[in-house]
Amino acid sequence: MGSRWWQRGAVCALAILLGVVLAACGGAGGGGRGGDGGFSSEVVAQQVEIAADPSGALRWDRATYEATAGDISFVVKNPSPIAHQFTLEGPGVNRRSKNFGANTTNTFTVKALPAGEYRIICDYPGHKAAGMVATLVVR
Ligand SMILES: [Cu+2]
Repeated sequence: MGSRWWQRGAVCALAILLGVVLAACGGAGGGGRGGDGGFSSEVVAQQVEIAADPSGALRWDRATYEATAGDISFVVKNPSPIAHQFTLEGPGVNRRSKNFGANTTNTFTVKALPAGEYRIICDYPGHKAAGMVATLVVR
């Protein structure tokens, strides 16, 4: 009887361990499709336009962006004279683009984004601290 309880405990421990490993793998995979920093390069129907301030001020063109849960292509315009970066951060989500240069438009796609509140951050050194952070509301 005693050994049965021990065995059951061991099986449970193994299941928990496997669960953790699987969760870790899922997180690392991120559905990136080999895209940039966890983003897919595929362009989907739902497109959210985001622009850096054209004057070079360290802010996005809006404080809040909205989207519908699902696949989203973020069309990120940089009409400013300086480089920026695009990070999407939220519960279980942390996707980061490479830095991109002045006068470029870059598209970053996230597949199956759940409803929730996310942050759109420019993680180019110093920009986030200066306030280049916006909110993305996904419904
Ligand atoms: Cu920036």
